[in-house]
Amino acid sequence: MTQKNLNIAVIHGPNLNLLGKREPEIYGSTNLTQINNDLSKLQSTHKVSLSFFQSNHEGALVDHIQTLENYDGVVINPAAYTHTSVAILDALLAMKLPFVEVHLSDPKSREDFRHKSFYSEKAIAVVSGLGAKSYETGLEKLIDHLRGAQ
Ligand code: CA2
Repeated sequence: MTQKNLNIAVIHGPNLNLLGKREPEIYGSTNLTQINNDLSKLQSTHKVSLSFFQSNHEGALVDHIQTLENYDGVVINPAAYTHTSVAILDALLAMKLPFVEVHLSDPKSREDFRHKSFYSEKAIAVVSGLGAKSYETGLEKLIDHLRGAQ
């Protein structure tokens, strides 16, 4: 049977535009463009089309998610909004978008204020602590879920 092409949005939250420029000991030395380029290379293998979006602004992230009507799912690193934003979660739920939550570091092994995620309970999967590889693993988990659901 021929596989349907899946449309998947990759979304990065605040400060992730600084990747590779600051705090490499926590977040690694790979910058955001490299992460997006590496994910792009997986498109033909998995028969998916990826779009990429980063913002430092909660409302801009909500507005972007509201445009994703024709999408099948989302890979999101909400960054600091992981621990604060119900608005971004509500946008994902309103759009009925299955999503995987990814983190470069492992927030659970860091400061207490990073232990609570508003997203994990609703996510298809959570992938943390693998550096840039968290995104690739997260994308594969989302694809497996979506293909299984077809
Ligand atoms: O580990 C992750 O991916 C985080 O989502 C990153 C967030 C943090 O608030 C979460 O607790 C865990 C912070 C992103 C900040 O990104 C930077 C990248 C380079 C330099 C400075 C910050």
